[in-house]
Amino acid sequence: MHPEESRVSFCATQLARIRPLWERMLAHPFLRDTRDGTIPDERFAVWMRQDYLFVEAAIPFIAALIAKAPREHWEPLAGVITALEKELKLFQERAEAVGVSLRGAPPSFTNHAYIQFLMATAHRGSYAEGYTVLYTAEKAYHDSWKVVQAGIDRSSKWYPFVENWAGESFAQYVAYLEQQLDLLAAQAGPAERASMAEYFELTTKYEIAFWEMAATGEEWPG
Ligand code: MP5
Repeated sequence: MHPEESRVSFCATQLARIRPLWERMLAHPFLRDTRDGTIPDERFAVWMRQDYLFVEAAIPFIAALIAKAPREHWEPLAGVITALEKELKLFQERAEAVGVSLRGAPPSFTNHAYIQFLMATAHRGSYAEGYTVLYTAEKAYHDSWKVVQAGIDRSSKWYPFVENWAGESFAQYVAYLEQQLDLLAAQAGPAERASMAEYFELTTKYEIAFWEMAATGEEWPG
C-alpha cells in the first residue's frame, strides 16, 4: 500500500467518494415523512414488516461472518446477534401496540435481493468484504434515523425506532465498526480494497432501494 493510503480512513474516503448517493439516501421522502409525522400508518407498516424480515436474516449473516472472523471479533459479533434479537422484540412490541401483523407479507423483491446479497457476501466474499457490508448498512441506518430524529415528535409511536438506531449506544457501535473496518482496509491489498469500495457503494444502493420499496409498496413481477 502507498504509505499515504494507510493513514487515511477507508470509511471516510468511501463516504466522501459516494457523497451524492449518501445524500440521496438521507433525503428520501420516507425519512422526511416519518420525521414530519405525515407518514401514513400503512406505509410505515410496510417498512416494519419488511425490516423485521431483514433483521431476522441479519442473524445468520452475522453468524456466517463469525466463521471467517479473527478471534478478537468473535465476542463483538456475538454481541451483535444479541442486539438483533433485542431489536426483533422491539418490532414485536411496536407491532402489537399499533396492531400490525409482522408476518403479513413475504419479503419484497428488493428485500429478498438485499438478503441474498448479504448471505452471498458473507459466504463467498472475504471477511473484509462482508464486514464492509455490515458497516455500511449500520452506518446507513444510523445516519438515516438521525435525519428522522432531527424533527420527529418525541411522543410519536415510531420514536422507539429512532432511539434504537439514532441513539448514543448505536452511535458508539457504528464508531467501533468504522475503526475496525479501517484496520481491515489498511491490512488489505489494493485489489481487495477496491472490491471493498465496490461493496460499500452497492450496499448504499440497496439501502436507497429499501427506503424506496417501503415508500412505494413495490410488488413482485408476475
Ligand atoms: C439495518 C436495518 C440496520 N435494520 N435494515 C436495513 C434495510 N438496513 C440496515 O441493521 P440492524 O442490524 O437492524 O442494526
